Amino acid sequence: MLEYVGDKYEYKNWSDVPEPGWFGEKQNLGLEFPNLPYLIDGNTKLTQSYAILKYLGRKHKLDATDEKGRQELDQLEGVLGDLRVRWGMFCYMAADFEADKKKLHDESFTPVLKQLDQHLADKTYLVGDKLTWLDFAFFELFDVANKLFDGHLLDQFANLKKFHQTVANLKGVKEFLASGKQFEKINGPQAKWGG
Ligand SMILES: N[C@@H](CCC(=O)N[C@@H](CS)C(=O)NCC(=O)O)C(=O)O
Repeated sequence: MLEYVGDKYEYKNWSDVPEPGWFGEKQNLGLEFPNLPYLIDGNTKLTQSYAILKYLGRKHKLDATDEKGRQELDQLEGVLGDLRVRWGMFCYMAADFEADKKKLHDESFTPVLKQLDQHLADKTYLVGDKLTWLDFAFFELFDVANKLFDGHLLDQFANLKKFHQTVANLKGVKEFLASGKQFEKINGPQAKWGG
């Protein structure tokens, strides 16, 4: 989202910081609820992914503009949250990697992707034709999950594929994706996948 709006930022990769690293420093950053990710923007100090995304959405006018849009945004935020919980459980707790991966695909992603594909049948973005912070949040999950599923996650879903391509081609995003500067570590070091 920051690449799209052209807001300058410094990305801090805590896995590069020597011991005691994040756990040694997390109480010293002035964060009320220390966690990763966090955002420091002047006097604004935030943790919790959705709080950060919504703050940036409001700041950069990537937010719903009417009641109907806000309802859709809130509803889809819940859909994404549910999917992320299942995704996170797999990434951190997969016991039988291949069996759990198939379960994640068939039972968690597929039914939701079907609904989202239908939702996008007559829309460019998730909330009507207005780009919002939520488009970036879904894009990011699809993008990393696609790595787990060898680039085939969206194969059956033409509208989602188009949506994914549209976001990938946004100014700033396109350049960022081509730059090779994408963040390598998706999860903490204790994760079974992506850490
Ligand atoms: N609900 C939080 C979850 C944050 C979280 O679980 N962060 C993990 C990485 S994915 C972590 O390692 N946190 C560092 C910590 O607990 O100190 C969010 O959405 O930001």
